[in-house]
Amino acid sequence: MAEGTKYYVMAALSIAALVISLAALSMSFQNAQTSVRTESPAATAHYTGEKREFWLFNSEIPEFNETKMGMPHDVYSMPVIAVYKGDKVVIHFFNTEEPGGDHHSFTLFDKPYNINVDLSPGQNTTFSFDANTTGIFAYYCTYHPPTMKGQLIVQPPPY
Ligand SMILES: [Cu+2]
Repeated sequence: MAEGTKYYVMAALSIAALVISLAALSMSFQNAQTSVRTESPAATAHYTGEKREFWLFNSEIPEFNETKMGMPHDVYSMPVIAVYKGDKVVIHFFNTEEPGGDHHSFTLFDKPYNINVDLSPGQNTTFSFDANTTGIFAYYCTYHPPTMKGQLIVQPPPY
């Protein structure tokens, strides 16, 4: 190949490379703009709630002298249950007492919630409700005041 022809070929190749890289740059710029546009609707979407499951047991404070303290040693395994408004709350509640032991209840009468589940020794059950009102709501065991108590916290939706 003649020296002159080589230069023409090299020049043509560099121009082609330049055109291709400019095209690629412009495409990636368009893609970036497109992705910004598609993100906007998602940001305005509102929270539709989740199913949130909890396993709740009766428990006790170890080495607790009930006579000396003047109150029961019984507590819940979970003193706080936190969810978002719109969630479906599922609670698996267990009474782990041996036969002849105590009953335990999950009682929540703060309006608008209205739940009262009573378990015999060794029993368990699953119940659910919709967290449709925000706030802090007390749940307690009717058999073991004031120690067996907890709080359901229903927060405003995250978005
Ligand atoms: Cu109890």
